[in-house]
Amino acid sequence: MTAPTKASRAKPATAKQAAEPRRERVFSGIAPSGTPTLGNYIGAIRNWVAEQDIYDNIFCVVDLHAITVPQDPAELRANTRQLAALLFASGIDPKRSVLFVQSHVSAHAELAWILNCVTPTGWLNRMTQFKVKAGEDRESVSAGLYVYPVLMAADILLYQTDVVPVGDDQVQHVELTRDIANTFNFRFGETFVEPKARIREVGARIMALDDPAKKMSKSGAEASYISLVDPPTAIRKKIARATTDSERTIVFDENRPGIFNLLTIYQALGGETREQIEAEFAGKGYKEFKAALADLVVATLEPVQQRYTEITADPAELDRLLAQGAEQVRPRAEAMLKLAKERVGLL
Ligand code: ATP
Ligand code: LTN
Repeated sequence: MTAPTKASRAKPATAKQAAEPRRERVFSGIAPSGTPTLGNYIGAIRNWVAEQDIYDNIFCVVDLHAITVPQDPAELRANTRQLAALLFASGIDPKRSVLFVQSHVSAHAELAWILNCVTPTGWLNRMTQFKVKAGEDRESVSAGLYVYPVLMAADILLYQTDVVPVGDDQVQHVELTRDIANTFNFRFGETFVEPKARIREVGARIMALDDPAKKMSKSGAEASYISLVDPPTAIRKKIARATTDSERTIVFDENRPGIFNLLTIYQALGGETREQIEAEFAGKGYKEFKAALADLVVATLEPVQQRYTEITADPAELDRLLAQGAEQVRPRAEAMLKLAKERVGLL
């Protein structure tokens, strides 16, 4: 099999393909570092689902990224399966998209090593996510956490990805991926496609319910997020307790981050404009707005949770779908890895 270089990929293999414009390749990943949250759903998952027919999609449960911070082995195993099941439950359709687990395709770790060897440490020192995640503890966090963005670059570059849909926290990593691709191509000849990040305007960054200065995150405290498997009672309670302020009006004001965040969630899920929402709640109190928001979140998650229950009832089918996903991407990943190895002189 010939390796898919930039040039060979661009050439349509059949007359039919020549008539159809090539669909852009999308790659995106999500870490099994906890139960996915409403932030993941709004910022990532639901967009992946909505755009399945527009792009040639590859979605990945990035378990190798999860172990960059300590994980309990049994929990990691469970979280990986739960996340995959929730992605299918949210509407990722194995007939239209590929979904697989990162560690099932060893080319990811292998390419990451090669890319580690062309990435200047100065670039990694500038990564905001590393600074945030390492915090005061820079000396004791793992080397894996430091090179996390390089593994992410490997994920993306293995598949000649054009577009990476991400929340705004990941844009810097996609920029780094472009720089790594560029450096590699310059040193060893045209090999990788430089990807573009695509961020969604509304809901690009959903904040923690208990502290709107922080991002809602699946590895955060229980009261900070709504998980995709939270029962309605928990959802209502968490929203009722969400941090707001002592003012009364329900308006989109970035200087009032608590209510702004809740309104952003309402807008992202309901699809109305800011003006429509402000008009709807003019003269009403926080309590009423929070109840309406809770109803909307519960209604959004109900079908996902129903489907999730069905999927978890058949674990063998989930295994089969994940094995099928890995088989679909493995040949492409291995061809790209082989090309990179040749370029570097390992083959
Ligand atoms: P962790 O707690 O392990 O850092 P996380 O919940 O922050 O995880 P990731 O697995 O890093 O989420 O991200 C998966 C996808 O969800 C990415 O595209 C990311 O940009 C998006 N995402 C994560 N959190 C949010 C959020 N609060 N708002 C919008 N999008 C988000
Ligand atoms: N770092 C990303 C997860 C991730 C990813 C990727 C996203 C790993 N590999 C490749 C897009 C493309 C995150 O924290 N959301």
